[in-house]
Amino acid sequence: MFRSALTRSSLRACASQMGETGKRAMSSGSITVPFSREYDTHKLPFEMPKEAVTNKEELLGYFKLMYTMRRMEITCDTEYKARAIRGFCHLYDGQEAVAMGVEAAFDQKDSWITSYRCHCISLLRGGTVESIFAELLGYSEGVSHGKGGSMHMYSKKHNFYGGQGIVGAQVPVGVGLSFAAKYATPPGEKTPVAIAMYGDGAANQGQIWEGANMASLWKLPMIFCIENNQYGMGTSKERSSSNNKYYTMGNHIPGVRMDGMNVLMVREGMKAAKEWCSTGNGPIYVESDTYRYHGHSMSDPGTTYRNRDEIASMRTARDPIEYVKNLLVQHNLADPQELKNIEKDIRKEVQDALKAAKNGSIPKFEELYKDIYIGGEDNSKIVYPAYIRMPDRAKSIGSIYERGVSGM
Ligand SMILES: Cc1ncc(C[n+]2csc(CCOP(=O)(O)OP(=O)(O)O)c2C)c(N)n1
Ligand SMILES: [Mg+2]
Repeated sequence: MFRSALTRSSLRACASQMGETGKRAMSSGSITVPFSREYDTHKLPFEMPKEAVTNKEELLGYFKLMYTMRRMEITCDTEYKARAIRGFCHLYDGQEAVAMGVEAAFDQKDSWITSYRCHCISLLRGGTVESIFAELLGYSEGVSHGKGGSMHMYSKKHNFYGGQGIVGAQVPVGVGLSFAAKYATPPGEKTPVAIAMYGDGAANQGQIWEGANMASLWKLPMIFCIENNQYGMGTSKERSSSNNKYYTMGNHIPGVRMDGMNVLMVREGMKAAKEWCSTGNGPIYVESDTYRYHGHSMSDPGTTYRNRDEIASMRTARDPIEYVKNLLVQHNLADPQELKNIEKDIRKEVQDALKAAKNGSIPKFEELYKDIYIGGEDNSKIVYPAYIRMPDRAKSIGSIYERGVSGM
């Protein structure tokens, strides 16, 4: 089975080392990277850092994981166009530094919930490239046993709660996760936090205000994380929102905006947000200024409401992976050939993962109604309630019939 270039345990090692790295700023191997842009803040009662301390191991780790995400998403694009992947499919390329920065600042005890643009977060929270491809292909080896598809990847074991198709719906559920974190933590102890990621298009939804009110009232450890990729489907933020400073939208709730193309800035911002929330101060709004390279979903070429120059200039000036590569080279932590070799290896690993995923198996018919609404922990009592329609098998899985799957 494919393992991402950087295993989760070594990523955790990187993450736990971060606090230590800060203390050993001058020790050998550490570099200090000043931010070219400041954090914008809203009612924030503490100072945000102006630089990050990092080292070769961390930067290589971010590079490998973000490049794996990029190749995975590009491969999804190809497989979708070849009609191997069906249904909704929203890609994350361009936005990799946001998820990577969150993961680098967080602990796996912190809960995470997001929108349909979830493949790369799944990779950080329990998924492998192979199991993500298997999910996209509808096979039982997939992260959601082939029953969720692109928009519904989860791993309860890794405190990752998906993967939601309804715009904004993840936010109140995220508030519920932060409530659970507070409820389960003995008084006086630091709580784990919950993060709900949502887009600029979702940011004006009513349910977000309702969740924010509860989170503020009950001082819940909740991070409202707006991934501002500039567009909601084909609508620019200027055309959809009267307030484009999404980090100010919590009213009296503090907020911070960061460069979402800079993994170190996201990491430091998220560390500060986590510290604020987990020490009883209540929620925070965090906006990441980012960009999606692909269209909204596979049905959107993404070039009718923005021009190719805009996408090209973003790739040239702000690409999150190039940023990390440049840091490694400029600080003599890696040479360009070494990085090229790593890219080559990752491209092969992703192709191998795809090949392996394609050998997956179709979920058994009995599995179709497991894990939904009923059945309890062990799914021992499976009853089909009258209000759930049986699938139109000829329509929904007709192509599977054609391939002649036994027992269906
Ligand atoms: C309640 C609801 N309304 C509309 C849609 C259709 N829809 C899917 S994605 C989307 C745009 C969301 O944009 P944004 O929040 O910026 O997220 P992004 O796709 O840019 O990550 C819309 C309107 C939906 N899925 N759910
Ligand atoms: Mg958006």
